[in-house]
Amino acid sequence: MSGANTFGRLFCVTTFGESHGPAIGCVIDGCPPGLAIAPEDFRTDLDRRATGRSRFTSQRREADEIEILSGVYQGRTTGTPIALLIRNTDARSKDYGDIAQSFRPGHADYTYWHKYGIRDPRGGGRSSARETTMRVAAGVIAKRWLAERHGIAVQGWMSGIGPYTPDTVDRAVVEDNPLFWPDAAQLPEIEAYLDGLRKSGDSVGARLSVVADHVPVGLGEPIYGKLDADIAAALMSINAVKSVEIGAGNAVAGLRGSENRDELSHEGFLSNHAGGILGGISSGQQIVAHAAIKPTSSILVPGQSLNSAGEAVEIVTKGRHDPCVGIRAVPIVEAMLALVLIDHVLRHRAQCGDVPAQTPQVPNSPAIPSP
Ligand code: EPS
Repeated sequence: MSGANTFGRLFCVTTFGESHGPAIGCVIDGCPPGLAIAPEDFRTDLDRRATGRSRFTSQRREADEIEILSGVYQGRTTGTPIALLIRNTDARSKDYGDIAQSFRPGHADYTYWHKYGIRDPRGGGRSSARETTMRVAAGVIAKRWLAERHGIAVQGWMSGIGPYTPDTVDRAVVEDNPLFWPDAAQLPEIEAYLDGLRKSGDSVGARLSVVADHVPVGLGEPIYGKLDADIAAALMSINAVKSVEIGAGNAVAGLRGSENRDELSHEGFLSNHAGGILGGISSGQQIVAHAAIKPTSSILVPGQSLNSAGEAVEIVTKGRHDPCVGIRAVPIVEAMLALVLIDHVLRHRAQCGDVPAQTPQVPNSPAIPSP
């Protein structure tokens, strides 16, 4: 039985470290041997998630240089535990001096203190989004194995920010802008909105979408290891996520059976309201999931709270915070989906035998359900 800082059953990732500690890291146990991996392979995804890469994110400047401490020999995974480490180099703990004894409204400060009776207030300690660096690092390995062995590709984008939703979803433009936004025409307006938000010292929530293409039929272990249940748990475990949807998600509540079912034909499924999962098992269609992320709770707008002595205080959170933490979450949702998929490919292999090395996607799948 794994502990609460370990994710996955056969591709097992344990993360450790705090935002202002000396380093953060992870140990991956169960990675298949023979996969080529080098420190530079982590660069793109770590940079996509990192702070300080655009004016729309926290200005903390971490190099996020990864060190591979074990499990890789002559550039290939050996099947032994892979240990990855990133040293924290730009923590500014004095930013947290004023609020070390108070609870930021909407933040894990309050519950960590009540649960453990002690907390590391520097940068939120273990509750900081800094931990997601290691999810992304583990996800790089998972994505590479899924792509090389099964042709599975995972892609995420922002599908909502404050009052905005994309008019069109053009996956080709997502990586061309710092907001991972799929509708280029809307960018000037959204960027102006975010600039205003930053100046006002407030923050805003966001919605992320993530898909996996070429997932073979058969992944998922009913009843308690359903693929959609594991994806939901994986996405919900990301800092600040408050809602997860699979496929048409919440919209199914308003649909008739004749509208919601995904009819079958010789050409494939005729729609994908199910998000590529039926009965907890992948159908061979595109896997589609969405997550809603709350606004960053560390804001300059004064708010009421209590301190650890129970006294009423007014809180203002200074420092280097994200006006929308959802912007940096795109590589994180991709990583979590990839970690679930690699785990389920290995679990399927253990129980039922290998899935085809490369799987064509079931045709005619899907238009992404509208937000
Ligand atoms: C974070 C608060 C800020 C962010 C941090 C996440 O931390 P600090 O005040 O120490 O700069 O910069 O994000 C990262 C450092 C990162 O790598 O994601 C929080 O409260 O979650």
